[in-house]
Amino acid sequence: THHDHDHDHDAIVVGAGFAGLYAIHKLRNRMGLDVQAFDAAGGVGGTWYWNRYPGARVDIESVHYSYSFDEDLQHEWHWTERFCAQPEILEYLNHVADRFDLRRSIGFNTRIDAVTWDETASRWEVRTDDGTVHRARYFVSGAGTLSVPKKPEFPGVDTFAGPVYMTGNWPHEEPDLGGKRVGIIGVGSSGIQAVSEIAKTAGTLTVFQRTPNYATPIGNHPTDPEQEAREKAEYPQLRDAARNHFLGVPYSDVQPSALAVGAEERRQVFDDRWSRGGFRLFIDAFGDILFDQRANDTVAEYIRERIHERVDDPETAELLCPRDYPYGTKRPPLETDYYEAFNRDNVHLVDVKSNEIVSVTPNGVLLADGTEHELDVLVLATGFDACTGPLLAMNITGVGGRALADHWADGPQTYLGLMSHGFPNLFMITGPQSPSVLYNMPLAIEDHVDFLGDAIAHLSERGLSVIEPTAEAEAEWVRHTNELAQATLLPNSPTSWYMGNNVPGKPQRVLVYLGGAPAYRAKCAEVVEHGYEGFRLSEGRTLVGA
Ligand code: NA7
Repeated sequence: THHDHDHDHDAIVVGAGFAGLYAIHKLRNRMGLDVQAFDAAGGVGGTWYWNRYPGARVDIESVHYSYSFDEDLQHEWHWTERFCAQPEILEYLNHVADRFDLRRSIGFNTRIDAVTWDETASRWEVRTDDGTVHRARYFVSGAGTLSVPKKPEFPGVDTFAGPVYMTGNWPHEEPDLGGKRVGIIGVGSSGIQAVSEIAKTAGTLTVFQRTPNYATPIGNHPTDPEQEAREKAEYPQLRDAARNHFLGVPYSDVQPSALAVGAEERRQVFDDRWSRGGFRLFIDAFGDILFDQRANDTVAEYIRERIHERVDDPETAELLCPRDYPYGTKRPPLETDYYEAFNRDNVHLVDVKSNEIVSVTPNGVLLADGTEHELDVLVLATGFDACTGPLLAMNITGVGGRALADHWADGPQTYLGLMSHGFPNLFMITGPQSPSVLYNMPLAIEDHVDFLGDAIAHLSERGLSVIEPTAEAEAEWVRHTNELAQATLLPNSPTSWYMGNNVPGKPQRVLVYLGGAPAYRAKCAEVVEHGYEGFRLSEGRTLVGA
């Protein structure tokens, strides 16, 4: 076989978002490997490249939602707001790409079509959409968790006369929505952020809501210089505290149980967390909110009361109140003046639970009862094929010609959310069944990249080149993640991308490890201490033609 040197690498990295960028830095700059990365986008940024919709913003404080791997970087970078908006996060990732000279290793505007394990050479063969084949010992996916938008469940989107914009694939040239009749479908985190902004300029904004959400104030404000100086002075401690917190944020005021205190004290705790913003109400109020229905009822009722206080029209307010699923079982959105948007004359809420969307027509959105809502612009904020979607989209085929799609036919099967049996040397940064989507993403990414980098170093120190989890270790991990989920209220949510049930026909299996980031990190450390317990390390085959 003729091997073109340009196309042979130690590692191929997918993606140039938070995950891919750090993976290139770690493997190439720190470990000296030959790394080739690809991204379908025209630039770096990943999620923050694609999600340019009005209002797109991070829900974890920017000082915490950022890389920790370089002391100088985190000291020198200045965030202008407590929770920064998409353009500033994109600017940060561009800065990181330049600062660590990462761009030269990335092939942009390049999508990966097929990824195939070559057993004769113990290498991955990666075909890109321009037909080129690259080969590498290691395949590292930083393809993300929320990067494949869900296909619309209703027909006719392509017949709509006006433009259709997806929040997850927003045009680069900012569309002018001023004075237009805009409709938006979906009130998850994306829809809720977009509604608050679009409401300010649209002629009319019609919000099509199926399941109301428990959105709470983000509490954003411009960066306070004194707070910034304090945080930078104690950055190492803050990062440490974040890594040792369930959600990867350095919050420390959680109380054991909402049911162990009286109504008045409980109210005080909720008021405090509500006004301090961020995920404090969700994760820093009471530790049993995600586990005990009665505890959850107390906070759910609290949020409904606040919604009623903020929305003038009682019927609209009630329609905005979630009633039939527990708080936190769908990813809780954070907002700024979302509920107040419904007090504006130009904003209309339409319930598409009782009266569902039948189709999109050339004129607008048609509902089951025959009502047609006429629109100039349609915005789809209908979510993603989360966690497994980005991996399955690459057509991965492992040992014995077995497709990942077949191996995962009943839901993802991984060991530690990092690797899958039958797919040697394929690492999934923030893979399904890891805590990533319930963890602070940049820190989750650093943990995974450090783990896989260390594993590769461990192999090469021993003259080995192949690592693969055993079938037993994988089965046990799947069992364990399912069991953890059963102990929470998550299975009680009708549609939640955490459970895979937001996409019709998708196998329903929990996609996130629910034991919390600290327990997960301890488990990974133990695996390494025990000589990569649950993994099989081997020499692999010698290279054909090398
Ligand atoms: P989400 O949170 O999955 O929200 C999608 C929204 O779209 C949600 O309100 C859905 O209602 C709605 N939807 C989806 N399909 C339909 C149909 N067919 N009809 C009506 N409404 C529909 O996605 P986001 O992009 O907002 O957020 C994803 C993550 O990004 C977020 O959790 C953060 O981690 C960042 P449903 O609830 O299914 O009734």
